[in-house]
Amino acid sequence: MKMIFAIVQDKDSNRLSSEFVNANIRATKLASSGGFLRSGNTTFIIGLEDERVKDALRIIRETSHSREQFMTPPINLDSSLDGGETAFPVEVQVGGATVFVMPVEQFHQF
Ligand code: 2BA
Repeated sequence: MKMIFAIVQDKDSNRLSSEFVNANIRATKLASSGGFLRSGNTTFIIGLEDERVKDALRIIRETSHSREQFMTPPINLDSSLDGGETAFPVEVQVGGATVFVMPVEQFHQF
């Protein structure tokens, strides 16, 4: 058995949930946020048999889209600004999906 952690953009999460239900793949959705952008994303926890991992990965790949996003770096208030410095937005490419696959030692449902 494996545990998949898939971090996807919020915009893709509802469709991904539906695709998992259609494929009879059980998943738990967590509201999460990225350490860099500090904006919301969605983390899916999926426990499933080894032979079904490739199906889950295919669904995640087909459903998660890469997008450009702008972020404004925080101004460092400790630095001695002479008044003319401003933080400019930088463009980052986010996603499609960041996925970790891990072995599961035990699985119980009580
Ligand atoms: P964030 O940390 O908010 O990162 C959003 C996007 O910003 C990243 O997209 C990447 O393109 C860029 N980025 C992240 N850290 C950066 C840095 N130090 N310098 C420059 N650009 C940076 P993705 O790589 O597609 O990641 C999307 C989200 O997946 C991340 O959101 C984070 O929540 C998660 N993630 C990515 N890699 C991870 C990892 N190794 N461990 C845990 N979570 C991860």
